[in-house]
Amino acid sequence: MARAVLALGANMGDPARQLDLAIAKIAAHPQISLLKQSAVIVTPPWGKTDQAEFHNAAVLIDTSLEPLELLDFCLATEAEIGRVRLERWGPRVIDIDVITYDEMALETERLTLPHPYAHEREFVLTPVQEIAPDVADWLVNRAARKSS
Ligand code: PH2
Ligand code: MG
Ligand code: MG
Repeated sequence: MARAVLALGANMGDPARQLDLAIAKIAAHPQISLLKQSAVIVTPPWGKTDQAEFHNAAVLIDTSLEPLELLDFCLATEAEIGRVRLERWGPRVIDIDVITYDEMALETERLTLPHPYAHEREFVLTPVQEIAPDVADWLVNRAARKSS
């Protein structure tokens, strides 16, 4: 069993509803236990700034899925909720990112762990700090160690 953090974001359609739906689908997976769910925060767009503000949240889970299985589940759930991939960092109906998977470090074509930008994104760190302060600290300290 692994403990993982997923970050969710949306800024098209009905963002609050899509986050609720995504979290319900995560909780319903037979190989996932939803441990904690953060408050939803409204955040300015990061990266590509000429788009609507986002709703963001994070969840803490236990799972028996392997990292790439968890990624595939996140992508399938995005597709079910109606995500169409257009441009990098552009508007989206739902985004579900694997932020951490235990303290695993992984760099593959499909998945980098921990998430490469998590430590510099307030819209990820704030909800993670709320539900798993140890994970937020680990992300920030690890990035600081790597850059020094
Ligand atoms: N997601 C992005 C790019 N920019 N900005 C905010 N505020 N929230 C997001 O979830 C977000 C973003 C790419 O995944
Ligand atoms: Mg994503
Ligand atoms: Mg993302």
